Amino acid sequence: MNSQTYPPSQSTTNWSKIIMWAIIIVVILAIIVVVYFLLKGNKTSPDQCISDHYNCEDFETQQEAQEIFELCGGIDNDVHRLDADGNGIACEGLP
Ligand SMILES: [Ca+2]
Repeated sequence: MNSQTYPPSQSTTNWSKIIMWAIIIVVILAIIVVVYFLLKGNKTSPDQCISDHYNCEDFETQQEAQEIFELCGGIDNDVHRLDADGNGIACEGLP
């Protein structure tokens, strides 16, 4: 009997597809990791300046808000919108 024989080309094709997809997934993950660390490494400002993390009520004093505001680039990069009127002074309502 020859029932154990199956087309070797089909088996090879299946493994080829699995290996191909595994390689594609690994490459995509590697690209994501590399891009993540490149973006992270290129930022001179901390992660907290990338997006809106703070509101004025998160700070005890105006000076604390001002430090974050200036750390993130002041008027030119007011990601947290701490300076609503754009006069360069963050969270003027704080003590
Ligand atoms: Ca202001």
